[in-house]
Amino acid sequence: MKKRVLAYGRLSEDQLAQLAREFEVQTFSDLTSADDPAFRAALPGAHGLIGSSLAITPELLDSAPDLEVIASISVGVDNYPIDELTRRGILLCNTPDVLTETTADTGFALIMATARRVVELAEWVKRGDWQASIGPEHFGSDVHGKTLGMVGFGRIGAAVARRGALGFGMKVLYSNASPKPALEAELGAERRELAELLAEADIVCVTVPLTDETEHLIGEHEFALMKSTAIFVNISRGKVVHEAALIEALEMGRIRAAGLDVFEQEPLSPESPLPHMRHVVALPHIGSATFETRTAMAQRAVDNISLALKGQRPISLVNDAAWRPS
Ligand code: 8YV
Repeated sequence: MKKRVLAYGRLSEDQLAQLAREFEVQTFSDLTSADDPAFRAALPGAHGLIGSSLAITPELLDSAPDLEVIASISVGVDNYPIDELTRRGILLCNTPDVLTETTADTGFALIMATARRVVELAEWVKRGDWQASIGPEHFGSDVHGKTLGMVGFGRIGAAVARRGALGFGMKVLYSNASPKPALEAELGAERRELAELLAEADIVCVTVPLTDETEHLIGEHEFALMKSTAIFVNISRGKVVHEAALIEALEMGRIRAAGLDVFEQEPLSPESPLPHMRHVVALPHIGSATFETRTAMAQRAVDNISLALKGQRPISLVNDAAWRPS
């Protein structure tokens, strides 16, 4: 009897075929809610879930008594009750590493686009407003040689900092739960308390995971510490930033500009002023969204779930405490 897998992420035909060779696979394309009736009806016999972005709750897990593994097509796992999964012995896997460089590219693209007002001025040209040589009212801020403050210095944060230090001659400061001596040696990065970093940095880039401790980590007090010329970039999760405080900081000129790939509510509410604010670059969570990387993420998730359902340790296991070698 083949084990059953519910696949609600974007998998290629080859990846679905790989799974179908070993498991009974039921696909749910374009699933937007874990409350979808067909998805709910399939849970009782499921041994594995593969996908992303669904809110997995203890109540949902109660409907899946045979569940052994969830293979998330993501590096972020803030939408999973990790302790509850571990208590139930359900493995949670994710897809780190394969998306690091692409997501860091997105982060640095946002830094450049926001500092140099690329989107705003490209729209200005498109509207036919370029009728004379530009002037100071069109000037942006330099990136090269400036001080880059990394809030969070994990894989993605380090990759963004590498681009800044090695590619743009930037001084790198970082705030992180633990020191990163190897990166200090490699990039000349200096560790700072968050408040010090925010006061010193010309460009602040947020890459921390969303946890109970980092929710609203950047709020009114933190924006008030930043330079009035600061460029603020968030590629972590929207809820790491108190969005109302960000909007007020931009409106009050407490910071110069913001580049945002993530938001407290996604898709962004039509009522949000952010995409209409002149010094805001708003992107629809494209961090890892390239053909190459999303294929690699899906493949990692397929490999993770295949290994787990065969009693082998997955490549990227989030909750080690749930692992019980067979
Ligand atoms: C994905 C991400 O957009 O990996 C993550 O945590 O935020 C992005 O790579 C998202 O998880 C949907 O796959």
